[in-house]
Amino acid sequence: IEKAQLMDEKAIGRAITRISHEIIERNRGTEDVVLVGIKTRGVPIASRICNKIDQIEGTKVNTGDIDITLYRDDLKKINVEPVIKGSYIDFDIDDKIVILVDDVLYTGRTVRAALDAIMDMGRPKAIQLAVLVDRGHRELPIRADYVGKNVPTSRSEIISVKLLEVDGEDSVTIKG
Ligand code: 3GP
Ligand code: 5GP
Ligand code: MG
Repeated sequence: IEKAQLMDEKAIGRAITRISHEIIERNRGTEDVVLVGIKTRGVPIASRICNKIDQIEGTKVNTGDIDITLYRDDLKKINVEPVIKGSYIDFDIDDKIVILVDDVLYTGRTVRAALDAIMDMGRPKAIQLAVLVDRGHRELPIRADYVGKNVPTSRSEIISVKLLEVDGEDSVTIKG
């Protein structure tokens, strides 16, 4: 069970700065942009992107969150389905560019559930995806528009993402 560091506090900070610039560039500003963090650790990442965009552009984009948990009806069944537990989005998403933010992208099933939930709330102009780490192994035709770091993994490996707001430190490590 080895543990290797993939990103330290500085690397995470730089990735969030780059992603923020990419969001502004791709969308020619942030006029229609809103951020939605996926709980738990997508939420502080979305908030950091929001603050960075404010630093760069001088505007605070609307930021909300969505809670998706893995649901299984039978503990022995490997077939786990992500389900929406709740959301806090107190702004209109009609005709907005909704940027979903998560810590790790893996099978894509969590994002698919988030897409469903967003579509139920209105009709965005576009939905984009930002993740701190893409570890591969997609099971659905989903890809990220903004990636902090691509990390090729085996299925048995686990990426540990720690963020100051939740864990008291900033680090990304891989174990397995
Ligand atoms: P997060 O809520 O911040 O995303 O799923 C609960 C937590 O377990 C997640 O925190 C995530 O960091 C961690 N985790 C580690 N490996 C996995 C995995 O393979 N699947 C899921 N869903 N979570 C994982
Ligand atoms: P997916 O639905 O794409 O398979 O998984 C995405 C969600 O599961 C993310 O919210 C992420 O937190 C979690 N996840 C999947 N694999 C990992 C991993 O290796 N490390 C961490 N930290 N989270 C993971
Ligand atoms: Mg997550």
